[in-house]
Amino acid sequence: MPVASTPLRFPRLLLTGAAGGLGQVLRPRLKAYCDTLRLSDIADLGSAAAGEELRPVKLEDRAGVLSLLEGVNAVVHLGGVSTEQHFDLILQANIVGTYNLYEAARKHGVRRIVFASSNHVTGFYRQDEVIDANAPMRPDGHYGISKAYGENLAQFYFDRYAIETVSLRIGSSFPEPKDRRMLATWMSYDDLERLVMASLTAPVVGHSVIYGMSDNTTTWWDNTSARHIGYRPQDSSEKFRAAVEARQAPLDFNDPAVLYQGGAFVRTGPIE
Ligand code: 15L
Repeated sequence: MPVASTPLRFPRLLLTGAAGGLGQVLRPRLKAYCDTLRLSDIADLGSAAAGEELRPVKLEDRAGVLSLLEGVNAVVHLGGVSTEQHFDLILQANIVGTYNLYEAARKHGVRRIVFASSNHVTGFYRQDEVIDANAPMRPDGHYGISKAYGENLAQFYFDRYAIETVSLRIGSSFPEPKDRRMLATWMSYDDLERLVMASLTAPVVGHSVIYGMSDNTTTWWDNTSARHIGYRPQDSSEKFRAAVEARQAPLDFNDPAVLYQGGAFVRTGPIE
């Protein structure tokens, strides 16, 4: 059952990164809002269900990405590296790949992109700070830096070519929060669907940046400046709090993963 109420139905949507964690979640859900769902990934996509088109394309393959965007009305771009990795991997998939995607959108006249950015664009803010999308970027590694690049690319393609993007600074979208940090950063899969559909269907977005989180009691992010998107989360991490706190090891306040919003990414990156 679709959880977002929207009168809009798209003839053809493109979902990149469709074999990844969130791609697999969105694949059946997005199908409810379009006639044809084109799916892309370098990992196995399985077989095509009714109304699906499978296009295994490497994001760094410029010609491949150009043909990938032909005939699509809008893009949900989840593709690329989604964790801290060696810079060379991130460079190809996230920086070259996102450039290829925007260039292809420009050439084919695609007007709306939902870009899976990440909370790691601002991972070096502390957990005792509340920030909004206008706070200066403070990436916590090469992965976060590549997402910052993607957001800047989105801003440029709006200013220069009027291609609209909603950059989703996704927190932690999993079945349930795994630890104390995720009590603040968690986003349920139903709220993810609501957020993506709001981003695809809001009448005017320009380039908007919104943090992807549920209606959590503990929060480090203020989405007031993105209320025009119409995303209203309906879930909360609070019902998991008791269980999360019961299994949480004592906090070490010398551990950067405890101090900073980016959690363990702050400790990990960058990988040499
Ligand atoms: C991300 O950007 C990652 O893609 C995801 O795997 C999570 O680790 C998430 O951030 C997070 O910060 O929890």
